[in-house]
Amino acid sequence: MAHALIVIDIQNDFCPGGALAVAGGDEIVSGVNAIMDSYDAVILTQDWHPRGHSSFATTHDADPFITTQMPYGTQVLWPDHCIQNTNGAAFHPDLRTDADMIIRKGFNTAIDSYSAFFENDRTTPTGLEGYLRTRGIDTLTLVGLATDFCVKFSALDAARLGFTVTVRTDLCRAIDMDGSYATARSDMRAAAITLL
Ligand code: VGL
Ligand code: ZN
Repeated sequence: MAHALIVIDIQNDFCPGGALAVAGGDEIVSGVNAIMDSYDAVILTQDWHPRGHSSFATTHDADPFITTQMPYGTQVLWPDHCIQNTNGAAFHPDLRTDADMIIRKGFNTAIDSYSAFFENDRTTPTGLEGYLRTRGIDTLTLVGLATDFCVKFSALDAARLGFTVTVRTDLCRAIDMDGSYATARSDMRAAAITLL
């Protein structure tokens, strides 16, 4: 069966100088590029928010990095980031984009989407599962940004859907707020995800 590389959100706003910069986010680009040719398929994800998105602190006149309750559960409020068609939403300029597919997420104003598979209600699908299954892919390796948010939720959903999942943590970087990186590692291990 086939093995896909899922490259999560390597976008300017998650790299140093960006609106929601992840420390060392740019350091993984060359390593990610280097492994792309080793997989049967390469999928890039792109966080892709409209202005005034409900995950933005500014939308709620709140401070960033606090949590709030949404109809679908607890949501961290973020600085405005990855706004559609802005430079911040563009892929890091050195990232290879000769991928099989690019999937965008977070485009619904009312709901955030950390995972590449489901929005944050954990039930509204993005369509990625169907794409992978129709391509005969049963094994996934995940890399990208940020380990403790979009990579984690994508990996957990993939495992729940029955894919065999590895996260190359050396090719990920974390936001790490309030111990979220340690929690992400233990949550992924508990779901039988291999951390390399
Ligand atoms: C992400 C916070 C908000 C991520 C996306 O890519 O991990 N984190 N939007
Ligand atoms: Zn986002």
